[in-house]
Amino acid sequence: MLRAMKNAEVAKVFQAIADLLELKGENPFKIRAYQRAVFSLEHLPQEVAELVAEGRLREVPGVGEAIAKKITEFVTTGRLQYYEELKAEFPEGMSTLLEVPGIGPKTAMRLGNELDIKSLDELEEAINEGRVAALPRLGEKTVENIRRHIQALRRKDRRIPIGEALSVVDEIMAGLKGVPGLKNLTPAGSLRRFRETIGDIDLMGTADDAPTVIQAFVSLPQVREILAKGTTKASVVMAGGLQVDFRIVEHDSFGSLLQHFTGSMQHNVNLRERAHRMGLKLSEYGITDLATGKLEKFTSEADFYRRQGLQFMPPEIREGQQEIALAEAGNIPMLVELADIKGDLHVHTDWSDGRDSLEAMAQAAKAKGYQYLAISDHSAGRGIAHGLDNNRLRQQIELIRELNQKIKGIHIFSGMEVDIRADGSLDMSEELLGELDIVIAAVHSGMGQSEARMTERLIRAMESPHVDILAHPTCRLLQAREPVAADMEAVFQAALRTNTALEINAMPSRLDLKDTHVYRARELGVKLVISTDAHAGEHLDFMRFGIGVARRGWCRAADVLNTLPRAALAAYFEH
Ligand code: DGT
Ligand code: CA
Ligand code: CA
Repeated sequence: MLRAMKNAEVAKVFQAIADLLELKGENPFKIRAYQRAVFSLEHLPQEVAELVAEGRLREVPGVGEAIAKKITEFVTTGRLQYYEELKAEFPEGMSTLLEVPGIGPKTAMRLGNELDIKSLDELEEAINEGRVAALPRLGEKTVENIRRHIQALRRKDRRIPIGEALSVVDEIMAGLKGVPGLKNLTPAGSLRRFRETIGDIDLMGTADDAPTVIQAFVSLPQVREILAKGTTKASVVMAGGLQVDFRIVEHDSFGSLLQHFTGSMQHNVNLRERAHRMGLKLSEYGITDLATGKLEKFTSEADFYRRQGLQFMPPEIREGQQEIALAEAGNIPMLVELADIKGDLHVHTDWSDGRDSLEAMAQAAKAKGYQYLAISDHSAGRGIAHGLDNNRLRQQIELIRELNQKIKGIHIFSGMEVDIRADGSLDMSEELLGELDIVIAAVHSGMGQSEARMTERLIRAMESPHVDILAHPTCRLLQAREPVAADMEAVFQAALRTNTALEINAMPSRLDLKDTHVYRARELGVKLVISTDAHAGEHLDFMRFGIGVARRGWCRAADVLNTLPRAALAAYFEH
């Protein structure tokens, strides 16, 4: 199903149509009809996507047959032929300029004709050089306004990796600790659903005295700009450029509020459609019985779902796929949790490019309550810092034997993250690999290979009788390096056939495999491990990110090998 479109998105396109018609000098009645539709869309108490699905668009004031047809086309296909054709009648970039709030049709025309501006970049440059303010009838204030809107548009385009967003949230939560009367402070939105990137942070809470809490929030030292501030909500931009939407309600509505702002949008639309068929209307305030008009409030999200005959759904799976049907049947699985993890299987020490000693890493893992830890320093392969050759690996295996005698309460497995060469062969002798408890294989160079070669390379590595785990299978770096070209379906089939586990690398800059790959691999029955790839003791904390990805892939503990107790894990990897 197509992603549900927000009312504001639809309104924006119809506003652009009205603007272009005005530029064309069209009939004012026609233009006004579009403007009326925009106003209605912006003030709709309900999802436009829902109205389309229910065939009730014509009930909206100002929406006649022609516009209803266009809204339906846009909402159901994501595209509007009429708009595309209209845009094509104008110089390049005109519709982009019109999308900047504060730029109307006349201004857009002048910017295009007189300054030859075709893009946001060119507009920003012209503003900075004072060329826009120099145009007659365009004052400093208008220009400053346009500049701010450009920045806001840019912010919306930019998504922040969840690792960065979580640390901003942690700071805010710490900053609001102790504000009198503030309770239930909880992140909602994509952050709570653990998407790998975050558009903006949505933060919810309850309080008896909301204005005091809002004031404390906007006064946090990290707040750079206040976008909006009311008595129960505020939106701000933080020092790093991230937007935070904050909202306070009374305690007895918290369940429905949290549910509403956790989303996803598609989950909410599906949920509301279902509720509507049951004669119920959902909102952030609670559930209204359509027959009696009575509003029922919910302090807990679980009760809000229960009232609709639905089992609780963990936020990570609320993406509008199969979750509601499963919840209806009581079949939502128990997803893997941080507490299920018994050890980390991918960590580095100062023997290769890690910071801490082997013993320090073992102690850090023990402090986490783990039963085991696998040391997996790099092999000597080309380009990898201080990789271990045969000799040093032998020494390390010996040292681990000794440490296992000495340190109680945690078992250290000897392992290696062996480099997969360009042809799929491994950068370490068969004999030594055979001596290790756990062998992890990974690609670190030659990532530009064709899909066919890369797929073959990964499969050949998995076919080695020694390889237990394929680490960071797609080699992507979030927002920094594209995944390698590989036929992932073939990789998953090979993992099954060779009984190789695939890693969910929990390093926040990697998150590799990603959620959708995890979902598919698990569905096929591929075993997974969640590992941090720690290069220092504190990196063991990255496990929470890997858990988030695993949960978004619907993993239960049984799908993840490092939830096994030590003996069972050792038996699994025995060869
Ligand atoms: P993001 O911020 O782009 O990473 O993604 P979200 O999911 O956090 O989206 P956001 O911040 O726009 O809105 C937070 C949640 O609020 C969203 O998941 C569902 C709900 N929500 C926002 N706008 C609408 C809307 O127009 N209709 C409905 N039903 N829910 C909405
Ligand atoms: Ca958000
Ligand atoms: Ca938001």
